[in-house]
Amino acid sequence: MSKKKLDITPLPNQKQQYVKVTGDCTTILCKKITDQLPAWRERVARLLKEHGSFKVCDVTIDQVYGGIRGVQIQVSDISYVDPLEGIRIRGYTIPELLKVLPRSEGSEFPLAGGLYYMLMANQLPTPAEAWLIEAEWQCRRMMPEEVYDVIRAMPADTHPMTLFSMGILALQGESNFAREYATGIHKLDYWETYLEDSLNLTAKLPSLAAFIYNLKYRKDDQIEPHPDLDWSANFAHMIGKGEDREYQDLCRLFFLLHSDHEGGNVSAHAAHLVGSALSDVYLACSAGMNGLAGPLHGLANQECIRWLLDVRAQFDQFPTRQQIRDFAVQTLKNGKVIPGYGHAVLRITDPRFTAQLEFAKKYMPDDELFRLVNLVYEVVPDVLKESGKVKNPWPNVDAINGTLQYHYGVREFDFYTVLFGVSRILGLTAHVVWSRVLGKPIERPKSLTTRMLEDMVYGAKEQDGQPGL
Ligand code: CMX
Repeated sequence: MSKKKLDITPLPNQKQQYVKVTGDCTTILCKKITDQLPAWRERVARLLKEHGSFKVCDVTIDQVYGGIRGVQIQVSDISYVDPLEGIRIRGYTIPELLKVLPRSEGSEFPLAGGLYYMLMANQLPTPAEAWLIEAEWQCRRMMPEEVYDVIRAMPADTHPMTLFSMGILALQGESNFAREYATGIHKLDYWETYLEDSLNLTAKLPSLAAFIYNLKYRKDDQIEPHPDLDWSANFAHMIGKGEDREYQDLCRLFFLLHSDHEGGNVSAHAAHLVGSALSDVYLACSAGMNGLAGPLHGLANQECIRWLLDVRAQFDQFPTRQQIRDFAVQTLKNGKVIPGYGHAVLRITDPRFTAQLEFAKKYMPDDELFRLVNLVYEVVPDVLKESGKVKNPWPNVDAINGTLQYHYGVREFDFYTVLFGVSRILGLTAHVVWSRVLGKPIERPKSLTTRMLEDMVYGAKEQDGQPGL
């Protein structure tokens, strides 16, 4: 395992995570972004100057009431979700990413350090560059005890996502940006401290997640991170699965697949929105996690495994196709969603689902729950199509991710969204850093009243006497 040595010195009178790499740029990411910064700023400035009034799209009343679905309101150059292809991260599809990103020796799946390099630096990393990020993370991973104290102080039945979000907030006092903003940093330089904060936060995520898992489900048996393991494998190690190479690989796959899904989904948009007020990385990511914790977004992974287990528990034998169909129809009749199916943008089976399906086919083909996932995949799309209203009847990332965790013994499914969160913050931080690189303004769309919309379509006179503004 070749790791590049970093020249890192702790700042005087500070705890470990206040570290600075000596030289002009704090990290190689800083240098890579600095190199690209003039060209990006020039591109955006030119578009705005020459075509600022160019119309991108129209907005209908359906969209105004319908969660601004499909309205093109922001720019993200980090990833893009094509409805018929799925996600491309920095131009690469999921199968391509799995092929081209550097891996750890003996592993089939990429290092999260390489993925983070790509998200931030907009370039495919060499193995040395991927390990450089891994080394940076090792240097910055120490967690202040107060964070653990805050989590321990919460009631024992607090949901792990609440603890995770609180843990991130409890780190906020460490924000380099918040500290330097208070002393009067120039706005063109904000992004550097956002990057510094992003590296510090992401470095701690496996430890934070593992701490919550061990506290809740392993009798507080905490395990120190291993200095020779990469970021993803270290999470496996810290929850007591250090020897399980397959589970380490599953973590590498999981943390890659969930890292980013362009800028409009709830967690990315929430983090961007909060960051646009110059709230720091910790505040922005905690907000993103609070959005991820909703059952229509990231919490769908816990809901999906619950649904699968409910299906299984209904029948003495492995259920038939007809029994699954009946159960799915009943779910809809009860006014509930079928978790893990549907998507606001995608109109195909999510490639992130397919990548996990491939993993399961290879490593756990006979797992009963996985066989159920396959059967559900054969049955549920038709049920959703027959409902006549679901725009995408195909499975999304959450239709299978819990099943893989369950197979490897991580069966406490209210923890699954934390795993999603650990990964998603890689993307969120890349978005907030680049938003500061490009100097994006505070976000402030406009709201209207129902009366105003009625006036627009029926004419003002017809509405005289109606209540409201
Ligand atoms: N089961 C039942 N009904 C569904 C459905 C599903 N899986 N997916 C969509 N629908 C319903 C919607 O609730 C909506 O019903 P109403 O008109 O009664 O409100 C109708 O079909 C149309 O919705 P849509 O345009 O197809 O989908 P949306 O863009 O509004 O919502 C999503 C997208 C993901 C919230 C929705 O498909 C859903 O609730 N899926 C189940 C939860 C889930 O798996 N979420 C995870 C998504 C991935 C992620 O973000 O992590």
